[in-house]
Amino acid sequence: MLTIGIAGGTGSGKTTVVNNILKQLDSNQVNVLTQDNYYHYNPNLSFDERVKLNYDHPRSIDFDLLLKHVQQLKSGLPINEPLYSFITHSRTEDVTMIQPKEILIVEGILVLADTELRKEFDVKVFVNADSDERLIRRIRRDIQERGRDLEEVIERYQTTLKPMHEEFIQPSMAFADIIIPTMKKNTVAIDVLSSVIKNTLKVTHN
Ligand code: UZR
Ligand code: MG
Repeated sequence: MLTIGIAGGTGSGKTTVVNNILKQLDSNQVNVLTQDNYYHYNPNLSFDERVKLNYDHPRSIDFDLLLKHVQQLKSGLPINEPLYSFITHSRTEDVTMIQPKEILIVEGILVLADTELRKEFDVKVFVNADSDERLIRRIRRDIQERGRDLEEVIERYQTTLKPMHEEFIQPSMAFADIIIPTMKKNTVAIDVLSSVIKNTLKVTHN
């Protein structure tokens, strides 16, 4: 199995990069695991307490479970991926059963920041965009898709997103094999990554 880690700050364009790669591949060849689904389960906290958590610090992620699932898929076993809700800030009761496939993509802000998880990736990718660009995208998305208001997004950006980005996320770019700039429309970097994937598939099929 070819395992690819895709990191990058919030609003950097990770989801778009993943979707563009998926377009070039057959859907029965590839699984995508999202770090967002692996936030720690905090059933004992109230909604107000959960809102106040720092979701951009590595300790908010259940990396043990994510690592276990990656290793399980790599050894050919299915997993039950948890499902997280941004509206309730909580893991839901639902899981998605995932069968191993030829390619595994793991995407999320901190997937290159975790030492153990990082070791599992054959290809490490960092999606890079200026912070003003990321803030604008984040404001748009949180208001349109995640039910937040402008004040809330800005407050969170200043108190947690920016400091955590500078402490944990941006430094993890140093581990990347490929850096994809997403400030302008960039098809070359995606093509490079897709060729790497297709070549690997060809080799294993021969
Ligand atoms: P991407 N996040 C939430 O907004 N609410 C939650 O309940 C859990 C996570 C955010 C998280 C992080 N930060 O910046 C972002 N906050 O989801 C990661 N606050 O998602 O990689 O798609 O930007
Ligand atoms: Mg995303």
